Amino acid sequence: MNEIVTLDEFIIKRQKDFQYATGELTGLLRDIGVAAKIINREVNKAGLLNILGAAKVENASGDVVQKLDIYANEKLISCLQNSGECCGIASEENEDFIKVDGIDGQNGKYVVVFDPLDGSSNIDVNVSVGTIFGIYRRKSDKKGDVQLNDFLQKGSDLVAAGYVLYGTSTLLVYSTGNGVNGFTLDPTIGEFCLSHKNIQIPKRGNYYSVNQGYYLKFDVEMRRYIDYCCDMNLRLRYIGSMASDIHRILFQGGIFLYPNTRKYPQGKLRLLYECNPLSFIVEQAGGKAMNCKLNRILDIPTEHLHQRTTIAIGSPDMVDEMKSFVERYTMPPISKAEENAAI
Ligand code: AHM
Ligand code: MG
Repeated sequence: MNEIVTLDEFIIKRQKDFQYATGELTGLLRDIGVAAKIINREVNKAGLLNILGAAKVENASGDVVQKLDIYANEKLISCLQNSGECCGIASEENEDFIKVDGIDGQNGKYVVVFDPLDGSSNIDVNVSVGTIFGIYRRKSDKKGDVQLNDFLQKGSDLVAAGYVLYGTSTLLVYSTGNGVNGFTLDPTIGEFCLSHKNIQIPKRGNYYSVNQGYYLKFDVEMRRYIDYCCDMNLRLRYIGSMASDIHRILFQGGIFLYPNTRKYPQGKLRLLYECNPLSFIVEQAGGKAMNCKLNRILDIPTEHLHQRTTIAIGSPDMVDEMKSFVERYTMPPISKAEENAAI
């Protein structure tokens, strides 16, 4: 019988690997694990409660918010407010960041960013959704209040990131910069137990993941790469929840794309609480993540909380191939002279 290692035991055991091993991060990760269990309980019986459907409000990104989004958001916020290690929160569902008061006059050293329920369009049709989170050390003076700049850090400054998947089973995958590990919730004991040690992404895979419905709206270089994926007989898998799509790619290899479209000229997905945490995880597992202008996601300056970006993320050899297509097929900007000559 394999030895059961719970998330708590694992975090404490690995605490020495973490250069800021002062226990606060351990507490934060455990608090996120508790919130995940609570959200999981409600996600699994959402159909029985009046928490399905749209909440008739929009979030900062203009998305219609689902009731379960709000429920998950409230649970994560309350778990983190009680933790004492977190001094600020930024969520997809909140326009501004949330200041978290210290306990016994001690302000927390970390800020947490999250998408409480990623893949909202899947909620009412029982398709998997996820929670995505990232943790930064605050930069401002810890005696004062948390500042916006504490959140506007690059993905390369993350001290930890992860996601929870509410699917056929409930899985929590995270990294503190020393590799990626996965924990499956064992409902009989109510614990996340180590189930996927030191996850390494395959160098390539048989899947590509993109919303093919937007194909004609993509730039030519992205359409050429997607044509190449089809020519290579890759299989299209697109769940509509980025965390779920990336999870498949982490284990089976492949590439996920969300290029710019007319509706989302900067890309749809948010840098702070979707792309950076998932890119941190994928890079830690040996993968790559860049935007469609070939900039490494984790190096992109974060200018505002709900900033969008394009993204190509997954197996390193496949991201490199996509890069070569962008380099080969990107149309050079038309010069003024050429523009005038064409009139
Ligand atoms: P959400 O966080 O509000 O659910 O939006 C993000 C989701 C991603 O998880 C997913 O990859 C994408 O939106 C799907 O968008 P589209 O329906 O345009 O393909
Ligand atoms: Mg999302």
